[in-house]
Amino acid sequence: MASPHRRRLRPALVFTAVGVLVCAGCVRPAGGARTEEPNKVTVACGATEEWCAAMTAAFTAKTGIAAEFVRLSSGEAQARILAARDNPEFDVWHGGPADGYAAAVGHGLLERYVSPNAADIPARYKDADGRWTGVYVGVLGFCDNTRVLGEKRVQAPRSWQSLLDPALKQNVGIAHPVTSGTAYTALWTQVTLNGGAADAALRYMKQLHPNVLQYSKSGAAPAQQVARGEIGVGVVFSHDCVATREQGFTDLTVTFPTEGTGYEVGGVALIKGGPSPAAAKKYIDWALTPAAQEIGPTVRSYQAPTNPKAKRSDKAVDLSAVKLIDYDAAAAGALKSDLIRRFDAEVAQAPKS
Ligand code: S7P
Repeated sequence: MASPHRRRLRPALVFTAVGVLVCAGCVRPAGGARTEEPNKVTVACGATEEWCAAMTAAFTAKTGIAAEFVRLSSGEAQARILAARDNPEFDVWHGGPADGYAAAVGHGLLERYVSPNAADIPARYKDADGRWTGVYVGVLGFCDNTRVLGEKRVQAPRSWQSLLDPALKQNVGIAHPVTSGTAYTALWTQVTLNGGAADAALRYMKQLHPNVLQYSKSGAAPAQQVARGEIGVGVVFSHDCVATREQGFTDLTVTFPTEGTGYEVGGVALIKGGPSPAAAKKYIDWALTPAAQEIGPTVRSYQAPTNPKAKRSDKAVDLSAVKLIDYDAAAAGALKSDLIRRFDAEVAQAPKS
């Protein structure tokens, strides 16, 4: 059943009793500009359902402003915001890797908004032009089922290279980068590890292809597949593996590739032309506060906060202990459409030898 948080009516054109054409649900008088709904904000939300529900509820509790959300993977959010650009349904995009936001900037979908609270966020975690600001950091890793791997006599992978081991045939899970921001982070990681060469990155993904059981829609899904023992390894954000392990799947462990790994800066941004810009700005201001960034761990979301004043959970990955690549979200966003199109045509649809 749809939760009330997720229920969202698309505005519909209706005639009133006096024959005036109005836009129901978005308060747009015929021929006029849409008027603000000051007490409501609608969020395209890119993290877990639980995180989205906790965030919107806490915002409402703090401000009295009603907040609804729809949970969308990164590519879905971008597609929905693009399709509705002439009559946006969302006010804010919250959660999900920043390269999706950078791609949306390229389509002119995000409004510049420099929240006063953005001053607390380090420069490396926000757009230089103020189109998005980071709310959390997550690191890509391998989620291993030690029992499944033990049965196959394969060690938990510790490098991108070892993920290509033929012993892992049909035993790796990763999402599809057309829909998933996690999977696009993995693809851009390969681009970066190959000195910016897209061809080499796609070559790596093609080599990995026979080991991939299936390309899921959402980035966290492979952690569930690993937990169920359907596969031995998932390429996921490490916090999604930690959260799954906490649900009682004690065979799960996290390893990080020795060559270096990619990371996400989860964003928040104002959607251009959204129904409630004033409420949206209040939401963004709030999302950058320590209080908002400390909510994640209460719902098993263990990304690291971007606000240095927020308390970091001891279950969050220690960013200084992992070899991170130099992940350029702006460059990744600029090349996203082309790379995901190529991935679909050249990798996902290739026969599995
Ligand atoms: O589960 C939390 C989280 O990992 O989900 C987002 C992740 O990219 C899933 O979205 P996709 O379906 O687009 O891959 C991350 O931003 C977040 O940390």
